[in-house]
Amino acid sequence: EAIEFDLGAPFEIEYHDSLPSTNARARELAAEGATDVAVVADEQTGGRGRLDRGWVSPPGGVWLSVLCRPDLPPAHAPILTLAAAVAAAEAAREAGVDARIKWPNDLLVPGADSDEKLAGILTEMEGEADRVSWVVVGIGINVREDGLPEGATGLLAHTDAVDRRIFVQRLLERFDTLRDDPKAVMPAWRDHALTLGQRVRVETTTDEIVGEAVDVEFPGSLVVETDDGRVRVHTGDCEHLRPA
Ligand code: BTX
Repeated sequence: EAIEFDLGAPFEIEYHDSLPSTNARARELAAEGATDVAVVADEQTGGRGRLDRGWVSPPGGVWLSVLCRPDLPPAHAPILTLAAAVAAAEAAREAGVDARIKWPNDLLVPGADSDEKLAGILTEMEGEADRVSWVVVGIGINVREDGLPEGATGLLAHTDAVDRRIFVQRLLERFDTLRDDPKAVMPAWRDHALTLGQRVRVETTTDEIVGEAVDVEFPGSLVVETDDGRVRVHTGDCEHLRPA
């Protein structure tokens, strides 16, 4: 069912009933020179996760990609992933769902036995050494439960009704304020974090790091206290993070 957007979001909204991937569409718009556009689809047929993984995207979800051209060096772009996680967590909270952020890019709903994955974020960019040309922040939030993989959950498992227009509107408004105020991202992120204080095992592309996750540092690195001292893990290097 089409989502009617009439609330005047801070981004122009391009809505599709079905797309292979909203990130792929936003990248096309980037190549055409567009900016400040949010691509929204009811369904994705080829949704993508990080590191070439897939993202299952049945009809009725919130599949959204925000294209912007922030004045940031590429090394600072991970702050936008954290900003999107905060924006999505707060929109979920407003919808009555207790979503927590698992570093670097997932929203989980804590459960008695295990935490279930509510949302994921895939950030892509292009740029020069000192400034990004464009960034696409793709955010997928499960709404309905049918068709989701094992370990996943949707907003409707935790609340009676979700107005996707309002959800997207709140998310975009919050993202809009945070992208102009990177200093505000970290404290807000900490407020919603699930990972901080946990013992974790982080698999990176080259290494395995085990210890207590003690903090997150600008522009998004996780600080892990290991037996050998503090180690910083960059968002792009993380393949898996699990409780240890
Ligand atoms: P990720 O690599 O952290 O997570 C992908 C993994 O999560 C998959 O390998 C699978 O195990 C699991 N998974 C797949 N689909 C779901 C789902 N619907 N709910 C929970 N778990 C799932 C996370 O990548 C980043 C996902 C970004 C998705 C958005 S949707 C809008 C935009 N367009 C697009 O193609 N991707 C982004």
